[in-house]
Amino acid sequence: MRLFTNCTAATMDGPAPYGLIPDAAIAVEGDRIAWVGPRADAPKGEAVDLGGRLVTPALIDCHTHIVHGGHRAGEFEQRLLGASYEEIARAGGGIISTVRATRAATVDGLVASALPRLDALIADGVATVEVKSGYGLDIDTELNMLRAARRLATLRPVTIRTTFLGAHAVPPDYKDRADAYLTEACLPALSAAHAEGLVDAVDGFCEGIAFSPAQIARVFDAAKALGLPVKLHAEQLSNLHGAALAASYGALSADHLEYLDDAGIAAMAKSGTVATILPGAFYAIRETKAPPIAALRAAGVPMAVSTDMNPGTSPMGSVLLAMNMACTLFRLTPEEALKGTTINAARALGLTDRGRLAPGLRADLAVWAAETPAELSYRFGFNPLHSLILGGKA
Ligand code: DI6
Ligand code: FE
Repeated sequence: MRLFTNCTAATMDGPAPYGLIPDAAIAVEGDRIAWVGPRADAPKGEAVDLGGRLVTPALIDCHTHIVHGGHRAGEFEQRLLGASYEEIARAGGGIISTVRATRAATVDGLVASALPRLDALIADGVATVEVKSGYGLDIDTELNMLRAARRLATLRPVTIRTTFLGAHAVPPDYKDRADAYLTEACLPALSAAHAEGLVDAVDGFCEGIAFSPAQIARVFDAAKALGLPVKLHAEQLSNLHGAALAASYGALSADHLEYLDDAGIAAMAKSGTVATILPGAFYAIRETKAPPIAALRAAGVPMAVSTDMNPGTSPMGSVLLAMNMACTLFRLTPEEALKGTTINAARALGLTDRGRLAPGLRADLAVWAAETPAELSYRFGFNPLHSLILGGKA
């Protein structure tokens, strides 16, 4: 048994703020946490001195699109000249331009371009990353994106959770025929991807420029038939009541939520659906309506925070920056921000074996050159990560 000792442990467990244990020790057996508590009470073990540093659960980025072809720097320039995200999308740019680049890429190429993005997250203390498909929008490319995501987990010592996002946009070949796209491409791609073991969850984009609630319900019914959990990009640009729809399917999370209303909040609270807050997208498209954080908090809806790393609305490679922005732009507390990338991010992925420091959970630990956990959200453009311990291995 190894004993990581001489640290401040933000366990994210128990009633104390951050579940903080000053002068703590963490015992690890194999890839699991065996014991956490005050150093004075620690069991015997091979001691590793952490030099008084802060330890948290390794971070979890629960909403990303890191697998994709190309980039959209040109569209960034168009937006700066005044075009809106929706105008660009309706004119055949936006998600569809990334679809063209992704279809042109090989699985090897997708893996090669995603690796530096994954490495940026790992450098930020992340050990679990969700990766979505949704830039293929045909059967072969949707499968290739998920194969690339699975391959990433063989190249780095982190956990990758895959999410099928075939209902991300209507491809040009199905313009104005979204239901035919679902019938002929999206739903068959979901079945094929599931049969190949490529799908951990199913997502969609419920929006005027994407899919209606009735169309999303078709995708969710298919997910349910396969026994897969669902989540939804909801209320990002307008209010189509997607969050309430997702909640009615017991969704793991509803994400974005700038235009969420009280009925959506009540539905999420009732179903235990996590609200995943994505300040990078809010910032990049210069959105002015913030998600209803105070009302989510009052209703007891758990909040996660994520990068939404994608080439269009959130070309952002830092989960620490997402935490800072969630605080400064949306008034989350630093404790809520850290819960958002640990315990609540785990919940948004349906994972019960991580996100806290507690016996029996995975020994994925982030060691920080920081005294207090609020420092992780407070600074921006600094990276205080000292080291990552993944599955008990430093
Ligand atoms: N909402 C988003 O912010 C991303 N997808 C989505 O449904 C944007 C994806 C993109 O513009 O490429
Ligand atoms: Fe997204």
